Amino acid sequence: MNMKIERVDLQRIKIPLNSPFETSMGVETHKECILVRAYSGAHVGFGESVAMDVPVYNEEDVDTVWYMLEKYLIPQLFSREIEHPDDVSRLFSWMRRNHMAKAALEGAVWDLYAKMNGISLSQALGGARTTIDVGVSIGIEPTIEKLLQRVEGFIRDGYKKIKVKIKPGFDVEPMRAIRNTFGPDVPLMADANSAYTLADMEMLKALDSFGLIMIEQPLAHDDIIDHATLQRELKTPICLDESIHTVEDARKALELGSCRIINIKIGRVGGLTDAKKIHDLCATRGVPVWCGGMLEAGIGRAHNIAMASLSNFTIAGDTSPSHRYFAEDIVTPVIDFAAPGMLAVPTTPGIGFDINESAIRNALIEHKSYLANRESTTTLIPSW
Ligand code: OSB
Ligand code: MG
Repeated sequence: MNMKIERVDLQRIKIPLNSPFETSMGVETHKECILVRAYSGAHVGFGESVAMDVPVYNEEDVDTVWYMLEKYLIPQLFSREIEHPDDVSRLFSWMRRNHMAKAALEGAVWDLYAKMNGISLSQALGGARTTIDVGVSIGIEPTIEKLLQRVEGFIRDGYKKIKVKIKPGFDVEPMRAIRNTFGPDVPLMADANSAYTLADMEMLKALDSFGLIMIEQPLAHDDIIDHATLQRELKTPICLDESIHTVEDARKALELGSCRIINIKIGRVGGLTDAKKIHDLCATRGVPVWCGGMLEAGIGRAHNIAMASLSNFTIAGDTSPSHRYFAEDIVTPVIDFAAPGMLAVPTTPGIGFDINESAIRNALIEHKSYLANRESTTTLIPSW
């Protein structure tokens, strides 16, 4: 069944986080993002951009995503019919980077496709799991005591993986404190968000003694060479996040030995089609993957759940329940544990969650609709 996208809506929303989230890149107090609705006939598909409000994680921000969608990606999507969501990635492939902008619109098309075919997004992707294991990503806390309190709560809640953000000056001591307090069996890892260089080799080697499941992105965001040098020196597996934008990046990193695990984020790699390709490559090479997070609101979170249902997502991801982040999420029902540390993979058509329109209205900053049959697709058409 061909899809002709007739209309796309963009909504910019801002919602407060329950608690500030600090990483080596900075502190976030709010979630600001763009929601995408793609319409065809009686159906609508939902997408969400994961770009941050400042370009500290990758080169994109909320405004660049809006700009690329409006100027290039939406007009291009209107220009032809789509047979399958995989076509979208091909259609956008002429444009360099801007993966989060592409993924937001591509995600809406995947949801639309699944709904038009009456299947869940997980089914459309070839998902194999009915539940997924999830962990929690804990930001840098003001003191080690506060960090230990948070870890205790998350262990009690049943999270299957505890990931702790580290930065120079907050690395060996917090990890040691967690091991000393909670013992060797807690599934523990650290994420440095590129805060170190090979000059920090001694500190990074010191982390080896804590039996971490992995160390995520210790070195530069654009590096795979030094990571290979580091991996040769470490017992702990390195997991790459920021360095992997494409299936080719993944192939090269694996060939160089830069990592033994890959964190897949749909936005970072330009959409679900490319995320699945990286998943498949890693499966072929016997390399486990897991689903990273970007503090997504409910739509992005639902896409993550569907992706994490693929068979080689064998390590618990960062897709925590809604209440970990927000007082009110934008989907209904809110995303919550089916059992401690586990989320159910929806079986109803598409992303499997309804939209909480009143939550979106409360959070709305800007909205714009684009119609395919207008001469200029950038005409502002207030839709409500
Ligand atoms: O490095 O994984 C990361 C959030 C924003 C930007 C980068 C990262 C993160 C997280 C949060 O770790 C994961 C989550 O969504 O809970
Ligand atoms: Mg990371």
